[in-house]
Amino acid sequence: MNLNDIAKKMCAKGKGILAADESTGTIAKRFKSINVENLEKNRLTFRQTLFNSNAMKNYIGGVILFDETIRQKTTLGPSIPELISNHGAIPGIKVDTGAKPLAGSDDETVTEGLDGLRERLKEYYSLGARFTKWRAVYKISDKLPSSQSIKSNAHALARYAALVQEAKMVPIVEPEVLMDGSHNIDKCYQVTTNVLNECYNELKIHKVDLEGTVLKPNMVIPGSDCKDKSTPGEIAKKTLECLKKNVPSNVPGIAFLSGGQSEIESSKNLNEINKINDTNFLITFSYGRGLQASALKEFGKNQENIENIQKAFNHRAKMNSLSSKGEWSENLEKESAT
Ligand code: 5MM
Repeated sequence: MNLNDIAKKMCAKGKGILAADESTGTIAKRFKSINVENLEKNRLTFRQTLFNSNAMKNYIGGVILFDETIRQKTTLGPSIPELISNHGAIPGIKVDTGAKPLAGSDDETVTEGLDGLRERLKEYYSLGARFTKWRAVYKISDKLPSSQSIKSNAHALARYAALVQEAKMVPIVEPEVLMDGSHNIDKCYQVTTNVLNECYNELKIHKVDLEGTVLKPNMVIPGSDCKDKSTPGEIAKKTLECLKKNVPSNVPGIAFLSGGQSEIESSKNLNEINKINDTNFLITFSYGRGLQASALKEFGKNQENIENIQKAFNHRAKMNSLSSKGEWSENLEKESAT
């Protein structure tokens, strides 16, 4: 498959991406919230339970893994990447090494991981990965994000994407403008515009073939402490307008992060966006928390109750699949849950 085919398969209508690439520190936080010890065995059990569920065949086009996970063998027989491929989804890998303090800036980060990346990519390809992910993080405040953060993160994202295409994999480009703060939706629109512009400027300089990429952006949404709440209709309108103005039309797929929205909110907003999507972009989900929160709760109740964990995951994946087609509704949410 060429890179454009892979990108289109990851975001095919009715399918989306499962972001299961929590690093050991992040999954520790998730497990702490359900009183589960952060052991390799428990991380494997939770993840293989998700990757072996029925939802994988119908609703998941790709799974983003963490370095530890792509090397694991399941207790069911196949390796983790084989289990994912056997279910018809594409295995992918997070290749950044995290957001680190940006020298010269107060309280901002630049994402690292370029050193030795060419060699790491060869190994990930041999382990079965066909796409990758790199996440840049931007904070909003009165003065942030700085142009230093916008420029340095875009530069790193573009160098990453060029190396990934050289290694014959599809780069997911993830510039995440955080929801934290009291800013309103217009501020989020303006910052997301600046961030996307700089990213596509650098991707062009680095000769990245946009047809072989997937964008993973935030939705245009008010800060979590903002008093002026927006309706899903407003969020959808501003998000789509921002994408239409700032994302080149030859990008095949746009897969949103959930960014701290609840499961239902992230399904509802994605659904509203797809209801008014008049572009050629395949618009879908690449959720971590938005897909896993309920399944994680079930895992916390009883790690051995595979049926309940998978039931929760199947339901969420199905709801987001409907949203990726603009066919989700409150009624279907209730009916399918019971
Ligand atoms: C799954 O979480 C990923 C972050 O992991 P680390 O913080 O451990 O590196 C994250 O990049 C994720 O892929 C995206 O933010 C989407 O996840 P959400 O939960 O925002 O949908």
